[in-house]
Amino acid sequence: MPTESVMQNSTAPTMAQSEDLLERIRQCYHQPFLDLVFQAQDIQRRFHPRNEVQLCTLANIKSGNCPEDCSYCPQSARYNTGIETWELPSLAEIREQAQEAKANGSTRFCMGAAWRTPPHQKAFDHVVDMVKTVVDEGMEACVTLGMINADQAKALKDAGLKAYNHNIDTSPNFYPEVISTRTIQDRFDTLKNVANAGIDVCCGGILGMGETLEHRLEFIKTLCELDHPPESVPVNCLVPVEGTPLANQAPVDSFDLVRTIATVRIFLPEAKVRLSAGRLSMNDETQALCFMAGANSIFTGEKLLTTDNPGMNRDRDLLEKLGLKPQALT
Ligand code: SAM
Ligand code: DTB
Ligand code: SF4
Repeated sequence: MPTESVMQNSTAPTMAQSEDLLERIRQCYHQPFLDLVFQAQDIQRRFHPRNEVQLCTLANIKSGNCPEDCSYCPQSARYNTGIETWELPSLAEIREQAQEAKANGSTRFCMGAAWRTPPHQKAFDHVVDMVKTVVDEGMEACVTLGMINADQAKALKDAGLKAYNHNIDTSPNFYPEVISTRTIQDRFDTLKNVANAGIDVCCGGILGMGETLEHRLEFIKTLCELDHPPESVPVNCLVPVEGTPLANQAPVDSFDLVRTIATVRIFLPEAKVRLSAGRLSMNDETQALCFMAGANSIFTGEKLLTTDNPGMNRDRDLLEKLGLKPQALT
């Protein structure tokens, strides 16, 4: 039998290191709330411009009919959620949407497709052209297309893609309760292809799917232990959608959300932490605490992919009240 150290590759943590990291994350998470938020804001200020939030816009470039069974997702073909479905839009439509997003202060344009993986070369090539279109508008382009291989990652990098979003979603121990059609190892493989191509890794998850607190801590630990730690971490609160298996989940406690964001900020100091789905159910005070705890990006606009989002007017008011400035285009 090989020993543990022989079985690990050179960068993988040993079991003892992994346990130690989990314990440090646990202690950090459980410290008094104000100490935790203070520590997170201190790190935030050392690594990022203060009072600045990156605005991102999402475009749903292929809606619904997804073959996967992610139990949170309204776009899975297995659930009857009544969403509108469509196929890839034209480059002219994407240019128009990107221009509108830029005019509203977004510097990142994220295109999401309800795919397990890009279905054929023609569709993939069209997405590559969409990336070029967004880059041509001077914006950061991000896509989330499901699983991709090394060649696809390289083609996206060559097109100027800044980041690829691919979430681990939760702890590896809870993951099989949520998704059965692909493993977390599949996700790690795609993340490796993305990082090896030199594309920024955008990887986070969802709170409020029925996971325990310990699962949330393991989720944070897993993000820290990725071969290439993420440059960007979306923290979503489940938006429960009628027709999905998770339609009746209870909302996430606001202080648990803030503690999670603060802990991510402390353990991944350089990452952009994106307060993603679920903001429509949060009041201004909760969102302000999330920014205090180190969130420095939001998705703006009336819609996320299929569900509602606060909309630009409400977000402008919020940013103004807090004296937060949208990150400028570089
Ligand atoms: N199909 C691709 C994939 O799964 O990688 C890309 C699109 S998928 C909709 C992107 C992410 O949106 C998921 O990984 C999940 O974290 C998030 N998401 C989907 N449905 C959600 C919901 N109801 N509430 C919160 N987040 C959700
Ligand atoms: C991510 O983690 N959150 C965004 C983005 N990545 C693609 C998507 C949230 C989707 C919420 C459910 C919906 O609108 O369909
Ligand atoms: Fe498909 Fe992505 Fe939704 Fe899962 S999260 S069902 S892969 S669109």
